[in-house]
Amino acid sequence: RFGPEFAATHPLAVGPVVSPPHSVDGFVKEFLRELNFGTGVLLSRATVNDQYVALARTVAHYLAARWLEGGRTRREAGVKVVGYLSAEYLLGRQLGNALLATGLRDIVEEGLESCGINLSTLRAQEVEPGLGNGGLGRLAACFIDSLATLNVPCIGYGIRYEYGIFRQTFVDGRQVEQPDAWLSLGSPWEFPHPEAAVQVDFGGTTEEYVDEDGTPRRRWLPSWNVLGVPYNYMVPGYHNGRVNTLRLWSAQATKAFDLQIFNSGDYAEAVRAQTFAENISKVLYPEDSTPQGRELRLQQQYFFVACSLRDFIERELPADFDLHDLPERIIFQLNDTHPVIAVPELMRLLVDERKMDWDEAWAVTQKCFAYTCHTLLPEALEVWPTEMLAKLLPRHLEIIYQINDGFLREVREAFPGDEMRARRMSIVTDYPERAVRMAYLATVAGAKVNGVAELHSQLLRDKVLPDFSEYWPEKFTNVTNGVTPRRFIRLANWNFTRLINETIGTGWVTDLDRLAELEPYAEDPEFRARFRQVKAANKERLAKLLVARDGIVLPEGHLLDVMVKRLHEYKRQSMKLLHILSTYEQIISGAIDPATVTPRTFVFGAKAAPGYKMAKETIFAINAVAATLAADERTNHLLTVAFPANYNVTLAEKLIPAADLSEQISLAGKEASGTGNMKFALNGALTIGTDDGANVEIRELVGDDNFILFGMSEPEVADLQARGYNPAAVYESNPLLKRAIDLLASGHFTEGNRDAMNPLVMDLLYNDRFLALADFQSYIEAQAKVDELYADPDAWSRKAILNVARTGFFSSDRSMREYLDRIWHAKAL
Ligand code: 8GP
Repeated sequence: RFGPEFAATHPLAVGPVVSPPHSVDGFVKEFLRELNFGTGVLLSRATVNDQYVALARTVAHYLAARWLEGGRTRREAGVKVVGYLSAEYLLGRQLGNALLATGLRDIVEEGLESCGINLSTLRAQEVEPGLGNGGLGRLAACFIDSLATLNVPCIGYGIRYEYGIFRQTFVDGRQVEQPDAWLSLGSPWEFPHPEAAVQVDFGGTTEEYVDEDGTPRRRWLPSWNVLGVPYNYMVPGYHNGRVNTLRLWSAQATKAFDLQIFNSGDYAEAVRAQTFAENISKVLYPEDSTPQGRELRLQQQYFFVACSLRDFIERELPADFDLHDLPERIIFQLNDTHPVIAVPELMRLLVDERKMDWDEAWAVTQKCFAYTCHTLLPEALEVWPTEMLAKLLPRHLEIIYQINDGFLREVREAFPGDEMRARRMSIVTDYPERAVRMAYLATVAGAKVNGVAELHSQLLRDKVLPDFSEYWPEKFTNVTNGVTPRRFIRLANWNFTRLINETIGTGWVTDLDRLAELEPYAEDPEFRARFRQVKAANKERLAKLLVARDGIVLPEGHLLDVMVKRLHEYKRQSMKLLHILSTYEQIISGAIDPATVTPRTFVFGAKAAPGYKMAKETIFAINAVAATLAADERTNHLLTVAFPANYNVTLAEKLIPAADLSEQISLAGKEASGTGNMKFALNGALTIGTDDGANVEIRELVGDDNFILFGMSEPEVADLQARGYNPAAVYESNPLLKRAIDLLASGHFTEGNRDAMNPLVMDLLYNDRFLALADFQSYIEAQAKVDELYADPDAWSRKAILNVARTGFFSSDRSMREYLDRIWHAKAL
């Protein structure tokens, strides 16, 4: 129907799709058209939100032209696509990035100006889509940005949560979670396609039957279902015309609510089914690193992967495609274990629905998946009780058993008589209850398994999956994480970008190794002075923001010491607090002369999982200390603690460029990688850190002189734990530590109420699972080194500049190239 004849008479309808003109006039016309006909308002009556929505849609027009053409060429070329399966995408605001990608910023600014509108006002109107918890979700967002910039076809698949990560507020210093209604003012960046909804089944039973060829087979007889509606988002590459797709699924009831029941007056009953279905994509699980074994979460996971596999197979491939060749067209990356139920789902599609032979289907499946692990905490490795699987996904459970049988047969053949090994490696465990170990399933099914930093990948092989890495050494690999320089330098730090551009040109934005060209300038006093001006300007910008956003006043001229990340005991915010307390205690007790203290502002940003008690106690303690210090005239010109609520990507973009010192102080062997650590180093902060995660590689690259290392190494930690760790003994033997903890326990920060800090104090003294007290002395000494260094601004900025020049490795473009070469075997278009 859309052949050459049609094209001759309807050239515009057939394409190529043409972008609106890149000119101020062209933009203004398009903007006003969108405001009038898209948003339905006159400029004279438009609210800021109307203007923002119209602007976003207008910029989207420019991207859409490339997006549609790119999709067409990709499908025609039949190239391999990266299918990134992730339950989380922590995208951050979209407008700035879209303006950057299209190169429209100046045009838009001028065009809006001519309409009497200020671009920054509209940018501030955008609510960021917080569809992730922390590192794992933000990494997914960096990766899809890099793939688009590398011109690699990728579809990101995930869930369109109606409520993203909760909005954090503080009431009397305690965290109170508010719903994140990010969609309430409209969502101009998405393209819903209800007509392309996919049905997803749940529940019921399975049965054996004989097919037309007389072959006995099994099939699933599900008992209920929902619809998955795709919402497409554009993922633009930087200045290269590529726009990839992020496809997020929203759950809907299959049958509209029953009109008869409704008419009879039982409204609640009528909408029950609808509510039940829509709950699946209602809210993001607000945790990081500790799973809650909840059925709804399993529903979410199956929901989005079932939609995604079907979508790719049925809508992205030609109708007559031979699925034996599927690995030539797709590689699904499993972003942690959340999407691993995709493995039995693909087997079900191939074997039950397409009648493929089991062994052939398994060979296809093993080439279509690769698995990234993002944690080392045993409690974060997902397991699903077989009872729950049997109820929700009975056919998948059977398939998992069959996969496990085949796998254990192999293991027993390879290691005859070693029954203990077969038990250890079994995907299904009986302890403490019968359950499926999703990390094992992913490892067995995946073509590759990777950790996210060198140390993490090593520990993954040695401690988490040792039997598997012995059996399949070549399956295991490392890809150290990275971050996108577009968002985290170019957009977040314009002051610095300008300085870099003037010094080495603009090529670094897509080739971050070129930051190495800055190295000689570390020796240049003028460059160092300009670098300090950049930091000062960024601090000023942050100060303005925090006053307006939180009523927080940042003092001038302080060392800005920043710890931003999820609140977790292993990350040791409490150890940071002990450092602050110790300094404070020494000043007020007269142990040190205030004149010798380096004035510092400590900034925290951290959300605690709502059910994580100790994390919430730590938030309370930080806020209590912050308030007391603010009121203490003896010290408040020297020590300030700022804890803006609701740390998110938008705030990170302002905080990181202003920081002098980056706190990366997790217990060695616990932080898989960290990516904040990379963002700070790239923006010219020095790191104080343990030998953990990607800190190890940062230190190797920047050099020992330019990194402040402290604390036990991973083997030392293991050794201490084996010998038996007694935090109370450390407390008794270290007077500084004792005085800091005693002060915390004394009621000094809680108006005399000693009970208020009790949970935290007791935990530190008698549990301290992550050895904060054991590393305290080393940490304090390292902080003293920081003070000493900071006293010499030239020496400090030299080190900071070297940090920037030597960390180009941490671009997510480099991470993506490594995945492409060693794991995905996919190419740029
Ligand atoms: C995080 C790691 O904690 C962090 O070190 C790393 O940089 C980031 O992933 C990206 O790789 N891990 C998680 O967020 C995580 O493991 N979450 C799931 C277990 C629930």
